[in-house]
Amino acid sequence: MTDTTTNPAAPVPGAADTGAATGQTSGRPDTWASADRGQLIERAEVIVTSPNRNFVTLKITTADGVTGLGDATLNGRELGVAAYLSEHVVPLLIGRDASRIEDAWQFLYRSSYWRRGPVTMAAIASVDMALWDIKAKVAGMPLYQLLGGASRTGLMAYGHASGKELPELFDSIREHQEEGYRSIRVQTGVPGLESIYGIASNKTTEGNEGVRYDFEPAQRGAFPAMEDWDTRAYLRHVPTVFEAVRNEFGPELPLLHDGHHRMTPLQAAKLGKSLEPYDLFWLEDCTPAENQEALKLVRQHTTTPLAIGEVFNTIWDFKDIIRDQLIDYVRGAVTHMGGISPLRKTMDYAAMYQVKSGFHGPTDISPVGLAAQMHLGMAIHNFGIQEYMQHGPQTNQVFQQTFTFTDGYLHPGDEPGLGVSLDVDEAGKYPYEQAYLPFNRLADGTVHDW
Ligand code: GCO
Ligand code: MG
Repeated sequence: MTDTTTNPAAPVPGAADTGAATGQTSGRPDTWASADRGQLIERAEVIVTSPNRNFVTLKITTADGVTGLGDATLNGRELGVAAYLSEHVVPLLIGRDASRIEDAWQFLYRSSYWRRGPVTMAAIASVDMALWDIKAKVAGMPLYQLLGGASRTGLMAYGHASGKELPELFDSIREHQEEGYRSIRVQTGVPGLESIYGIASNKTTEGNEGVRYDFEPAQRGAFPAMEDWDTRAYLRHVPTVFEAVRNEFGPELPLLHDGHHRMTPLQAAKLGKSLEPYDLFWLEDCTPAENQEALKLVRQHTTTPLAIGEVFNTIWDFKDIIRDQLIDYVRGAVTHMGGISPLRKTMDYAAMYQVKSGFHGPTDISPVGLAAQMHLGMAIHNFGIQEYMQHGPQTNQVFQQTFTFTDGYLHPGDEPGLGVSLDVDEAGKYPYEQAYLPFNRLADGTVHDW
């Protein structure tokens, strides 16, 4: 690990050098650096900061002094991506033409030989985002204009309401409505289970006292927090919660729910079927994403719309399930899908099958990644909904942002580029702190999907 990953102000080794293939000792130099000298990449810095949580940001600066930001945050594995960037990507960027975004993407994807995977794709994503930021700044336009212009006036967003018991859940839904949300994800406690995904826990770990669990599932510390799980208890309880929510809030409010990869295909089919009377906007990640065949069984049994893909990292992960019409919403994140360029291609492909976007927008997508998604969401025709969980106050100090959230709709703003800048001095106040997502054990001690 070089200093550059933890010290935002430190220059990257070799950053002052320009010209193709810095440090190259063998082979023919790449002919990439052929353009206008002002657009050549002069510096690339990997900035790790931990305001309310850990974030990894790539900052690229051209010879003309134009800067671009990219999000490379991978929750709980941040330093893996920071090292991949510092050790293997940054040295390849120096002296290259910042205007050649597609070429940069193809070069980084294909020249590494080892393709895909969350670490590689988050690193490539940050380069792609930073180069789009630069291109839009050079053009003097907000990025969505370069992507084809606005297809809508704003992006319908959903927030996370949760409660261990119904009264707390209802309060949380009302609070979200007061903040302007018009679509709401509902997660609830399950009787007999102490702490589960998506709800505020009564349990706190040392150093995390008072941290709302539904706000930020990754907890600081040297070991992942353990939670408990019982699918049968969950399947019995969840339909009663949605019935109560519909009775209280009426038929209009779009409601979403995240199964968070914890069911078997048959269990997921059963849940989808039992939730049909409550007209969900979507049921998310009903089964673990590795086994895509599972969705066929779910689909045969239920008309509850399905959303999947927050852990996917390429268009290949989506290809078959979109073609076979097994999903309704693409949950990919710009940050984890290799950037704006490949997610845009995925959405164009999805449009042929009437599949819409539902980009992943929890707090572990940085303000840079969120802005990139907003610009893409503004431009594509098949936008569906945008998850918007809201970052903490310290995060918003480190990342200055131009987006607005009005009456439930997000808009990225009209500043040239992505509309996000990073205050390096603020970032420097928050050094990396180890943090992990929790994991599940069943009553007999077996590790279960979290
Ligand atoms: C969501 C997600 C998150 C993830 C988190 C993991 O739908 O927003 O499931 O809550 O658990 O992003 O890093
Ligand atoms: Mg999810």
